[in-house]
Amino acid sequence: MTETPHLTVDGEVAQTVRLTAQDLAAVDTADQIPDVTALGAKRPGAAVRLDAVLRRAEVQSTAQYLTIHASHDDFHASVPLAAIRDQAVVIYAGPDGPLSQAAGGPFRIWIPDTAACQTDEVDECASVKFVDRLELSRQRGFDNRPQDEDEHAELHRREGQGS
Ligand SMILES: Nc1nc2c(c(=O)[nH]1)N[C@H]1C(S)=C(S)[C@@H](COP(=O)(O)O)O[C@H]1N2
Ligand SMILES: [Mo]
Repeated sequence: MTETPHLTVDGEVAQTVRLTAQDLAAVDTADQIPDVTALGAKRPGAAVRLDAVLRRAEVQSTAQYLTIHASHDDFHASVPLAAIRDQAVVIYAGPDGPLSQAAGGPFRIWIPDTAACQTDEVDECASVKFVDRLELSRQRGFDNRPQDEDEHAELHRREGQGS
């Protein structure tokens, strides 16, 4: 049997937490977004506010950056925490069950109203799919988002083929 997927929150936190989709579904309704299409997402899905997830880990005031890790395809984005804390959500379920890999599951960070890829620190590329770890740090962490249009086009080409 495969292990239940979980999302780890660690680094500059009072306590490292490992959350399952079930844990996220149990978060207070005030922090739930029943359907992210209401925020402008392309695909339907249920989410919780990133801030609610970070509160579970008791993020320290020293944390300045959030690095969003997807070990599945080795994709990582590190963004200023203040720039996404109140905006981003964690999608944890699809319309009929766990969030599929095709939709970026089991967990996906999604940031409404982002700039186009490569135009800002918080861009569309920072809506990381297949997320397994949220790392809080004082300094900027690892980030391998595409650096130019060629790299970006290559990334989308690989995605189109299905990795
Ligand atoms: N793990 C992971 N997340 C990722 C990417 C990726 O290649 N791997 N691509 C990014 C880019 S460049 C874009 S434009 C969006 C695409 O999201 P979509 O598949 O929902 O359109 O996902 C972002 N998140
Ligand atoms: Mo992109």
